[in-house]
Amino acid sequence: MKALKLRAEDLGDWRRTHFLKEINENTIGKEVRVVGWVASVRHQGKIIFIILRDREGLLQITSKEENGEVFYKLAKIKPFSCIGVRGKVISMVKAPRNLELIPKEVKILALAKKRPPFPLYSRKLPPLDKRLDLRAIDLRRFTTQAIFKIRRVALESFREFFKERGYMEVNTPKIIASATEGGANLFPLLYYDKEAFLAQSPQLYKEELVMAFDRVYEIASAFRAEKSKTLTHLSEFLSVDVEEAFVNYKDVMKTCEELTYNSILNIKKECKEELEALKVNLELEYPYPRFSYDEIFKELESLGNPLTWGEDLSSSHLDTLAKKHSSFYFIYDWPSNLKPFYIKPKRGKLSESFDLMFGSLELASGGTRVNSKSLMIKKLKERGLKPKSFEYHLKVFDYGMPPHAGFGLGFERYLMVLTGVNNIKEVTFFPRDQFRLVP
Ligand code: AMO
Repeated sequence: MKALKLRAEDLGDWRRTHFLKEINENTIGKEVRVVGWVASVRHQGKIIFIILRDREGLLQITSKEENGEVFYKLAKIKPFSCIGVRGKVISMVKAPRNLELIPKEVKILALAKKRPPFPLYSRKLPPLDKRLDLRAIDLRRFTTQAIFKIRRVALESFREFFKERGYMEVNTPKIIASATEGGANLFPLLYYDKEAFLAQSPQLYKEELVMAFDRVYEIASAFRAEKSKTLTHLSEFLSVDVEEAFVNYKDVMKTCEELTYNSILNIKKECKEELEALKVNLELEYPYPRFSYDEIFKELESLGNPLTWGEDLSSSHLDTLAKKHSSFYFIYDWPSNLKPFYIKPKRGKLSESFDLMFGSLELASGGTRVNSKSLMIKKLKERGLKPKSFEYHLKVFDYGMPPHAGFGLGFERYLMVLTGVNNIKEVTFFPRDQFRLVP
């Protein structure tokens, strides 16, 4: 028996009865089947203690030498191997969670060859790049599990919100013919024999779709060739896009506020443990304060960091603002020249536009859209863009393009706020940036 050689076994019809989290006082005395990864193996004389982990829980498995094959299998198993265990749950004061499983059968599902090159369950975080190189394993860490549970609840509550308000979920092409958000950060690609690009946003498509569906949203990847190395930019990010007919920017600002606030209420309800583990406090002022660009302009002057009117806020301006506005707030009525061609101009040099901010971080931007064909052509020309390149879009204006407005929210940036992390890659399963294309 001692010469037993471990081999991975076929799963066959072996199925778990419980996740480890579901093993509790109610399962004491019952026979259960669980699966998971061996987190630690400890021998104490003729007893062996294994800590098994699955997605959300852990459980001690205790076996004595007299248990025969089961004991020898467990004695040989290496941490990170994947096993299934059938056994009886008993109460044990000394064990983690005061419970343990006495195994009757052990199924080896995958043998681990080695340990990851970083500790997984310690409080100290190894360098991010090292973790990202083996992300599938790093994602098992308790804090990353907390981050991604919050992500799940945020996404679910977004979808619930849209459903309740009658928005249609749409999908738009990610291989496109022309830039919408400025030409500098496009990823070109060869589309058969033509040049094409990865979509920077679903902008013009979501606008067209309100002609058929009135209220639409899309949650999908957007691509930007961001050359600068920052803690808040990805080359591929998840964009939450909303577009609605017969409303203006003030209405969609409210929608943006309600969408985010509603998801925060849900997260506070459903992710108490996770927020505590991440030390995040989501108490905030509601409605979010709103400031026009002109008010921000005056405020920056009074704070001793003046802005030239018509210029974008630099990182130094944003840091100054963050000292006074550390939570959510809107900046609206931006100068037209700072916003894309599809944003509707307002009196003077302003536009019907807004950004949702959190401290110094821009989370979302949106506005009322140009819905007149002649104005759109004028604005394209002003930006040095060729109306011919947008012919496919301009032609729909001939069939009654309604007044409409919308916004795009950078989902990972929003998650940074909800989880309190300072690097956008921490909230991304497999982040892409200038230096990372794998895994
Ligand atoms: P904008 O270009 O401001 O607007 O993008 C909207 C939001 O997307 C997020 N974002 C990013 N997140 C991570 N990495 C990036 N490289 C990145 N670039 C942008 C930001 C930003 O606020 N079509 C318009 C939206 C609209 O008007 O509906 C647009 O794309 O959080």
